[in-house]
Amino acid sequence: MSDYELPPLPYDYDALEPHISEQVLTWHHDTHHQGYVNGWNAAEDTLEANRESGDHASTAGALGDVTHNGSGHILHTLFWQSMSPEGGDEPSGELADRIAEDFGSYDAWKAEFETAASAAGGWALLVYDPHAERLRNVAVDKHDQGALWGSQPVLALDVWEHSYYHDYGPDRGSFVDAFFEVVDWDEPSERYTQAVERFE
Ligand code: MN3
Repeated sequence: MSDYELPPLPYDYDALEPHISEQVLTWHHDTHHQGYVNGWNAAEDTLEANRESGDHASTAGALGDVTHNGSGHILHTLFWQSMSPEGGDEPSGELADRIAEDFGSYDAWKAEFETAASAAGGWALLVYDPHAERLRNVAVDKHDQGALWGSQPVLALDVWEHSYYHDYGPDRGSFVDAFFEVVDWDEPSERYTQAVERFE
C-alpha cells in the first residue's frame, strides 16, 4: 500500500485573511490537496497490483495519474510553504541577489511571474534550472505540463480556479496581488540554496 500523507497547513486556516479566506484554504487543503494525495496512493497501488498480475489494462491511466496527482501533491505542499501571515516582503540575501542577476531586477522578475500567473492553466513557478544554471519562471498547465526537466521549484503559485474563484470571481489578477501580500520567502530561499548546492 502506498502511503503518501497530507501534511497539515503550516498555519491556521484563517491566517491568510483577508487575502485568502478561511473557506478557500479549508476546501483547497482538505478537499483538493487531499484528493491529489489519495489519487497518488491509488495510482501507485494500481501499478503495484498490475506488476504482480501481469494485467496492464489499467497501467497507462495509472502512469498518468502518478504524474498528475504526484505533481499536484508536491506543488500544493510548496504553495502552502510559499505563504504565511508574516509574509508580504521582498526576497533578501542570496536569492534576492540571484533574482536581480538573472532577471535584471526584482520588479522585472515580478512582472514576468505575474504574466506567467495570468497565462498558466495551473501554476506559475519560479524554478532553478540546473542546465542553464539560472532562475527562470515557468507557466504550468494542470500540475505537470510545461515544466522543464531537472528544474527545482523555488516559489509556487496555484492559479487553478479553485484557488481564487470563491474569493475573487474571475478576477485572477486581484488574487495574484493578494498572493504578494502574503508571500513568504523563507522556505523558497532555503529551497533555492539547496537546489544550487545540489547541482554545483
Ligand atoms: Mn490547487
